[in-house]
Amino acid sequence: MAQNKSEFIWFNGELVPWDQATVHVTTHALHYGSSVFEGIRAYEVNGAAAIFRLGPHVDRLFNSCKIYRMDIGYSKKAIGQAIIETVKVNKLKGCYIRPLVFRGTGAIGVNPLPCSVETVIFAFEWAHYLGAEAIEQGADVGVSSWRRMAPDTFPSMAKVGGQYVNSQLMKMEALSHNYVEAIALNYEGFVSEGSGENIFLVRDGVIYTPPLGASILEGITRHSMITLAADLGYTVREAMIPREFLYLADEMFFTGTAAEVTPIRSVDGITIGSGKRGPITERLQSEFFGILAGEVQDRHGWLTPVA
Ligand code: PPE
Repeated sequence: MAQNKSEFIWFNGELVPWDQATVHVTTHALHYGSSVFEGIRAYEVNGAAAIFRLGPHVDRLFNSCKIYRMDIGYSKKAIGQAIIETVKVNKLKGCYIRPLVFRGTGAIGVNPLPCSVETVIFAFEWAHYLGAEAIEQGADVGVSSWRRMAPDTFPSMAKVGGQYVNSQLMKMEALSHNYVEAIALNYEGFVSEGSGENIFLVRDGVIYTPPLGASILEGITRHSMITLAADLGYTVREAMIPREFLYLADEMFFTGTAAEVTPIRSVDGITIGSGKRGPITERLQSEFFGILAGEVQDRHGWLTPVA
């Protein structure tokens, strides 16, 4: 599928035409995965763009930089403004926004410290990540033979480019088995997350999700879902989840900026619950998408208007 474009990319503080936002082949991040990034969505609310949870995304970007000792050279406020500006200047409404901070040129060699630190922000229209049908019907997924990294290998709280080679192995294996997505186990064999999503399960009316110690990204959609579930009176438990718990769940869904809230209807060819989107999943989706459509009150102040 061709990449949707927009007109301008914010590149180290300047707005550059999409096709001219290029880098040199000696860019450190190309060789060693030394980039950190965010994925943020904006939605059309009352005819204008509104960015979902801008503050937490900017915070996480800065946290990723901190872990990898990258000096971004801008304040959080400046990056937040630049994100808003990028949506505005491209006249986008519903869109996906990708801020990326990477080690640039200066020296080949593992040591990243001599290299420049570059920041780009671009935005484009991106449809439902796992297919529009999956949002209603549910996705067919499989447990990956690739595991998520142990906590003392790659820090899962950092959203760093290099980590996504693990996700790519998971994703390609899943696709080769005709699944739309993979679920990884962690180094101990407990359920971790998808290649680009957190996971939730429902059993006997209780909602479960793996804790940070299961080598997951601390997802912002995950946090939003835990908050909404509590608002609606559900019990949410962060717990280590054995693989077979997946098969015995009544309902299951992925959360992520790209994936939003996508139900899962089978794992490893085993039907989950009724094999359709479950009632609690549907209730949470309608609350989540309701807020994003401006139909349910934004009671937590999650939307930042672009205008
Ligand atoms: N785990 C992983 C590994 C992950 O990459 C994401 C986001 C999540 C969980 C969910 O986090 P959050 O978006 O804060 O709820 N994955 C991003 C990249 C997807 C891609 O293909 O690129 C995203 O959804 O933007």
